[in-house]
Amino acid sequence: MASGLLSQEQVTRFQQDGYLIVPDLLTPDELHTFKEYERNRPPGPRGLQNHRSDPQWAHIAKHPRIVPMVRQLMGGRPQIAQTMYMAKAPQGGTGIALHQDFMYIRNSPNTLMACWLAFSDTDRANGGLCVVPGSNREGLHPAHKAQDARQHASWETNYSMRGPDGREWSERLVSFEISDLDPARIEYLSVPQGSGVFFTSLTIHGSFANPSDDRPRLAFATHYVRQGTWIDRRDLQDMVDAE
Ligand SMILES: O=C(O)CCC(=O)C(=O)O
Repeated sequence: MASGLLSQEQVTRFQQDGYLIVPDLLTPDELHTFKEYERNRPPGPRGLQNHRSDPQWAHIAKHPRIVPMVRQLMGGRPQIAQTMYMAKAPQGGTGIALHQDFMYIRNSPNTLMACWLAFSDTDRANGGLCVVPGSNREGLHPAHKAQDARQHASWETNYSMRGPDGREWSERLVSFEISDLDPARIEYLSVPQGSGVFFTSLTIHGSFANPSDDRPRLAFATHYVRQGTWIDRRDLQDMVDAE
């Protein structure tokens, strides 16, 4: 079981590669309890703010082993911007096209980062998480709306925005897919259940469809910003302290 803080070597790897896998963040009990809880809830969209009202979700997002690592990586007090539980079904459940989170959550200063937790054993054969190492040091890439409906969810949504100066506007966001990506750069991660991946807001990441017969790919992601960060999207502006 991982305990305490990350080593200097791990922090440097996160900064260089844009992501860091940390084993055994959650106990088998925690995994079981959350999965059973979700399995017994009615199906349907969960929204992005469950951690505000649901103690099960809050427990994962505010996890006492994870939040100090987030604090260490972002250099300040983490606040929770959004949470997502992604239960990707076997036999074709679609993934999220490779993107940078900053495309969806513009924030300033840019302190956004994620902790993605595997709730089942995940790898290429069940649509596991993919990253592009080093992409966090390349700025924002051009992107288009995801094209391949067999692999990736496709959507467009209007969001209300409000800038730090009080200006308000509406903006249409789509299911972004990086345009200029060399497929050879994509790393297909194997992340066992209970382990996590920390990544930055500029790290290119996403996943493909789950081609397995019977292996669901279950993952929970929390997106954090450092206290004092402004997020343009109004639906995410009411942030919760993670600790
Ligand atoms: O798990 C995935 O398929 C992608 C997750 C993702 O985009 C995120 O956590 O920001």
